[in-house]
Amino acid sequence: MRACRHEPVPHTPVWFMRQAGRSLPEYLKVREGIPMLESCMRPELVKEITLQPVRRHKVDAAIFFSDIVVPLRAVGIDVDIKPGIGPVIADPIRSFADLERLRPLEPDDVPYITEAVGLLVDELGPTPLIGFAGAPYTLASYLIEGGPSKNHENTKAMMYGAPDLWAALLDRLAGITSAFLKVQIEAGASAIQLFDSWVGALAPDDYRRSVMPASTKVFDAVAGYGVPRIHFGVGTGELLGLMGQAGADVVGVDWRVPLNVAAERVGPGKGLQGNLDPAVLFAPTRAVETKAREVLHAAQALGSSGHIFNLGHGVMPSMDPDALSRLVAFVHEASAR
Ligand code: 1CP
Repeated sequence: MRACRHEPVPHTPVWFMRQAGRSLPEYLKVREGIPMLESCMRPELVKEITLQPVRRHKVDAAIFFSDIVVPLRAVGIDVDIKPGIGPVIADPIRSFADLERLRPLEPDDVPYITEAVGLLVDELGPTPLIGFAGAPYTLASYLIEGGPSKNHENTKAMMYGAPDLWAALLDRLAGITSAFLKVQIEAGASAIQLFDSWVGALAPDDYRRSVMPASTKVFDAVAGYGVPRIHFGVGTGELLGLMGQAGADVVGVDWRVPLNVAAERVGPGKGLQGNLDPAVLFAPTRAVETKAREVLHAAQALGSSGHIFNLGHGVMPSMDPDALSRLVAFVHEASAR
């Protein structure tokens, strides 16, 4: 929390995107036989899965175990998370008539989120809980394509070809996302992260015109709570400045842009999160430490605070959990002040 606010820290804090999940045997064990989305609706299970990486790796923050499509399901969209694929939408959103299926999210739609966050905050003590939601662009890409997509062709076809429909869709999603984040903050989450994982598919002008207003609406909606707001996407080197301007306090950076360069693009006053290439974790410990040291070194461009160590994207299922635990210890040691 102090790093988010540029206050002095005893060492650089570290957590990992997708730290809760398939890389942990204890996760696979408790999830056995329970479909992904159903597991997100069981508060005791959510608490256990969220705590697992905190116990094991000694990371400095917990990320709430859920998924970006949970609020879509909560407003009645027929979405499932298929093993080995990801979110699949039965009837994609392609017209103004389809939009009517995206009603606003009310706190009563997600009582299990309020309950799980409450359980976690009691249990975590001083360790912050990061709440999260999917950003309008990334959610729209699943809703329009009907599932994971490499080229986002239907999404871009709507963005370029039906700008009024596109703007209306993103605006509705901004409302749902804001409401979902508010539920988590009001239940006790210490910080939030807005995942715009796939927005790196866009050029800066298109981002500014067609996406940024909706993301800004989300950040504005939660600004009054004073909790740090983190904004992350993959392949967003050319968008980092705009993603900061959208309203983030901390900008997440993937491994393609060194943090000293990212600091220039984002500008003063904002923190940075990242950005070790996740694939580095498959190399021997010495190589992991050399690359982690490079990240810490590049982050010195921010001064003595304002950096949160993370991977440039999520933990991969086949990663060795012990390599992650060693990395946490290394970051703490190498950055001790
Ligand atoms: O059965 C399983 O274990 C399914 C795997 C899984 C898990 C563990 C999915 C399916 N979602 C999750 C949890 C999850 N999703 C978390 C938990 C907390 C943590 O990080 O430890 C979070 C933050 C997410 C967010 C999420 N879901 C994002 C944004 C983050 C990112 O990685 O960029 C995205 C894009 C999704 C969609 C999604 N859900 C699941 C998968 C496999 C995907 C991606 C599919 C694709 O390639 O489009």
